[in-house]
Amino acid sequence: MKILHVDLDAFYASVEELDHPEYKNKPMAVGGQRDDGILTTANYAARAYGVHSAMPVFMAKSLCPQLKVLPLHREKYLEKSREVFEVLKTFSPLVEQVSIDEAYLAIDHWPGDYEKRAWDLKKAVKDKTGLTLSVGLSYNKFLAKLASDWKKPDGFFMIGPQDIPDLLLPLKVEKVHGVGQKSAEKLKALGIYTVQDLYQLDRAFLYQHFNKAGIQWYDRIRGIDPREVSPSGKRKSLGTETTLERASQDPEVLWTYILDLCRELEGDCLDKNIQGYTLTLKVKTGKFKTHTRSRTLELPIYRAEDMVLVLEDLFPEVYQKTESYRLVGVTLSNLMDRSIRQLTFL
Ligand code: TTP
Ligand code: MG
Repeated sequence: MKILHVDLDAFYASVEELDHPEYKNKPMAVGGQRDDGILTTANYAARAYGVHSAMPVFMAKSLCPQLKVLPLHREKYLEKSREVFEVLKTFSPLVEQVSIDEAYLAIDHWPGDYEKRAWDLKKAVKDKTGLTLSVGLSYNKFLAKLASDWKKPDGFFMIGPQDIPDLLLPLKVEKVHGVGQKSAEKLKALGIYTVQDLYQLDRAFLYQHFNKAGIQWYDRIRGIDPREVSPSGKRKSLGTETTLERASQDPEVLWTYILDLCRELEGDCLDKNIQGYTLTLKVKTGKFKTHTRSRTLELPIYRAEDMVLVLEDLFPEVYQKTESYRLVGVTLSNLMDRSIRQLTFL
């Protein structure tokens, strides 16, 4: 099994550099415009000063006073991301989108010389979109992701079975996919800082302290990760709709259904660990006419209460007093992984 993991370099900042070449090679970040705003990302010139994602603007400016902070243009990044994924799809029919700038590709069907083909992919993305990405090649997802991070930016790295475990031993535990900040702290409290330390722990101990996650780490650092590349990216939207027991003109009745749909959708988002930028309201009239309205937001949402706020705006645009309605539906699209943190921009 051969898997590629690809991740665009300093994605939002790189898209801004395409529009503003004057900031190329100069420290630049994208995020909130006030000092108490938060950065989504920074280009590599800014990272040299220690500036990084999720850092408050005032802190970034104290590290790098000449830092230029550009405002977010979410639609532009989504559009650029779509362009990149169009190119990726020409290299594999199995592309699993993990986030706006990250994907796994199953490449078993490539006719050999995987490394050359991976460089071809990097070149195709650069030629067609102007963006660079880093590519990791390995035989499972965990190692492919680790490899893509190895030589960022514009990197390529390959991890084979012969590299395991030696290559992994010096790494910090946080590098093991699935070890979050909290688990890392818990591990540190147990005196476990590196993969080498983690290697000393047996399966039962890890299960006892970290449940199933512990077993996954145990396997992953030994090069075992059975997760398959599943083109979840095919799921373009997540939605639910309901036919009313009896067609109704009463907005209050319609809202009781809409609220239920939002709760159901929130549950689905939590189950699938996703969130979305675009919310759509759909209604069907007694005469079988369908009306839909959508709104694309600055930040992805998954909570019912956030959906309701958006739908309160959309509802008057589809509802007419003189009509009766037999169906309502709510759909979330432009989906992304929920592990990308939601940040508030001031
Ligand atoms: P990342 O791939 O994590 O970061 P990056 O592409 O900017 O840099 P790298 O070269 O290290 O891959 O995230 C992709 C984009 O997602 C990033 O450009 C901005 C956005 N983002 C947020 O909005 N909030 C966050 O906390 C992070 C980490 C990223
Ligand atoms: Mg990236």
